[in-house]
Order: sequence, then C-alpha cells, then structure tokens
Amino acid sequence: MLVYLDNNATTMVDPLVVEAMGPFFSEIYGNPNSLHKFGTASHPALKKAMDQVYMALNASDNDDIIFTSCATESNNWVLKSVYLDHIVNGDKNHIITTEVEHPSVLAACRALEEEGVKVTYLPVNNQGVVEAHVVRSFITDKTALVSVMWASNETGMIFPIKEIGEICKEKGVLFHTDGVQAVGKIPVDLQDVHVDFLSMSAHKFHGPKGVGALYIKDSQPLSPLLHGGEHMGGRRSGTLNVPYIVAMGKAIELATTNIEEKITSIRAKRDRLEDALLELSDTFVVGDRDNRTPNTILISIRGVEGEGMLWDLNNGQIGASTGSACASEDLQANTVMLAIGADSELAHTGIRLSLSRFTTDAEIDYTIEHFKKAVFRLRAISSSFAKVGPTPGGESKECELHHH
Ligand code: C6P
Repeated sequence: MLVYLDNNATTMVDPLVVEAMGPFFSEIYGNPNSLHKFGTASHPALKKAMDQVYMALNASDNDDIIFTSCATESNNWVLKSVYLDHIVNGDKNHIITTEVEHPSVLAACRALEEEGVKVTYLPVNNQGVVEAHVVRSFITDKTALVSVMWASNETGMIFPIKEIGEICKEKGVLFHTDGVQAVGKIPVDLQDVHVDFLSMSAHKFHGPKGVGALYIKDSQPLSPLLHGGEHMGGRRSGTLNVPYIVAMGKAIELATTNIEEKITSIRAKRDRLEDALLELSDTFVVGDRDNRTPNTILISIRGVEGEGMLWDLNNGQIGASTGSACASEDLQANTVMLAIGADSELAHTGIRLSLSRFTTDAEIDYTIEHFKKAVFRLRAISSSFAKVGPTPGGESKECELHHH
C-alpha cells in the first residue's frame, strides 16, 4: 500500500479536474485575447472558472479575483505593491506579519526590510496562533498592511481572521491573509470576514500546481507585479493559462461543494489517527484539534528525530513531512514548534501528517500500525531517549507548550 499523507505540501489532481482541463490543451488552444474563434472559444470556460471561484469564496461582483501562477506570487504581489503604493509613494512605513508565516511572506518581508520598511513579526501563543488583541496593540498610524495567514501549513491551526479583519477595518489598515491552507479545507466566506487581499493556490485543493489567485476586495488599487499587455484588466499581465484556470475553477467547486460533509469525513479519519498515535508515550500534538484544519496533525514524538521517522515512514510507503515542504531539506528544528515554545530537541521531532478527501480508512489503519512500529524501533536505537527514558507517566496529549 502507498499512503500519501502530505496533502499540505500538495495534493493529487482530482481526475474530474484533469477531465475538465483536458480540451484546453490541444482542442481549444487559442489565445483568449485573440479576436478569432480559436481565441473566443475559451471565453465561456474562463467565465465559468471565474464564477466557480467567486461562488466558492462568496466574493461579490465588486471584488476582483486575479489568477496568478501560485500563492507565492500572490503573497509577493500584495507585499511589494503595498510597499510601492503606500510606503514609497505614501506616508506609511510599517508592515505587521507573524513569526509563523510561509517563507513566501517571511522572505518578502525580509526583502522589504532591506529597503527600509519596518516589519513587526508577531509572536504566537502556545497554540501556535496570533491573538487578535496582539495585532491591535502593534498597529500604529504608520502601519500600511497586516498580513496574517488564515491557517498554518505546519500545524493546521486556524487564526482569528474575522476578529483581525474587524480590527484592521476599524483602524483603516489594509489586511492580507494567506488563505492557502484554508481555501477548500474550511469554509471561507468573504461576506462574513473583512479581508482586503486573500492568496490561494490550486494545488492545495486537488487542482494542478502552477496556478493560484489573488482576491482583491472592492477592486481596490494595487500596482501590478507583472507589467505587460492588458490581461486581467491590466492587473496581472501574461497570456492566460486557460487549462489551469479552468482546472482551478473546477477544483475549488469540487472542494467547496458540501464542504461540511467533507470536513466531517476527513476529521473523523484524522481524529482516529491522532487518537491512536497519542496512545504512544511522550507524544504531543500541537494545538487544540477543534481549532485546526480537519486534515492536519503536527505530532512530536520525544526521542524520535523527525528525519529518521520520515525515512522509516518512507520505507513503509508512507509519505509525510517534518513541516513545510520548502524547508524540509535543511535539517533545522521546526520553526513553528520553536515559536510556540518547544525546546530544540522536541522541535526536531515534529512530523506533519496531512490527509485529503481521498485518504481512506484502510490507509489510516495501515499508517497507525506502521507508525507505531517505527516509533518503537527508532526509540530503541535513540540515544537521547535511552538516556532519559520515558517521562514519568509518559503521558500523551494535545499539547499546549509553554514559553520558556
Ligand atoms: N506550502 C508546504 O509544504 P505555492 O508553492 O506558491 O503554491 O504555495 C506557497 C504557500 C504559501 N502559503 C502557505 C500557507 C503554504 O502552505 C504554501 C505552500 C507547502 O507547507 C509547500 S512549502
């Protein structure tokens, strides 16, 4: 059996999505900007894809949804254009974000710091989330933008986006959320929350890699990242990637239709896996499961180094990760675990397991069995665990780590 439990890194493209995008490679291949039939033939499908994204997010007709190449592009676009529009060409000088954002936000913020922007990286609490009152306390009259992820790719923890949105609205500060791990996993209703910009990526909800979008509330001004022709109303130039846009529309529709049923089913499998793994002594799962995306577990197993565990899982045909896929090659401690107050040894033991709607009960059974065997094997050869041994009681829990 092959078990894929790294759906926060990327997902399998749903075969229905492959079917929907298929004709737009070699049959309906015209440039949608061309005036002839080859070009205009794609227009109904593009309109449908756009409608599917608007519907899925409950966006209004006044809002813009601009297709991009990925969430990294959407995140960079917001940060760099807000810098240009409100800091270089305005009277602001400050951006607020969090310590636990994806590198596409953190690295862009660091690049802006090099340009003289003041960036505040907010700390998270012992659940791994930033509290809304903390955001409020750092906003000044120089703050141009608050950028806080909707849900963490590492822990699955859901941030208080509604409250933060209200605060930003009240203070007149732009609010961007990296919605990559929320869209398609939990309900995202843009009439219910106040968000100026939201980034997303199709490959996190069973669409293809290389297509994403940026939602812009009330079509407000934002300098383009890519200048060129008048594509997407001049807001993001480059010939439209028709098959991928069609695919993203189909994928978001499939992911968000009857989302509550999908959540219930994924959550049941996730909770069963989590309960079984927590039977092992000295294991911790980060964050309260009721406030997590229903598919994610970040589990720490004292005495079992994350990379060793991944190796063992991989040999057992199970794909998991130690955290963000783009940070998995440097054998560093998990930065989110450090941010929530884990000691360095514990932060080297995190394993992220992320399910999808395609994960089966049989795969969960197989994973439980193999995972437990791997932990016994690795603990038997782990010098640190052998020295210390299990902690008295060896209790396991959903963890609230405390800051040192
Ligand atoms: N996170 C993970 O293993 P792209 O690669 O541009 O489509 O998406 C980037 C991105 C942005 N924000 C969040 C919250 C994300 O989780 C990701 C992708 C993967 O966690 C790959 S690093």
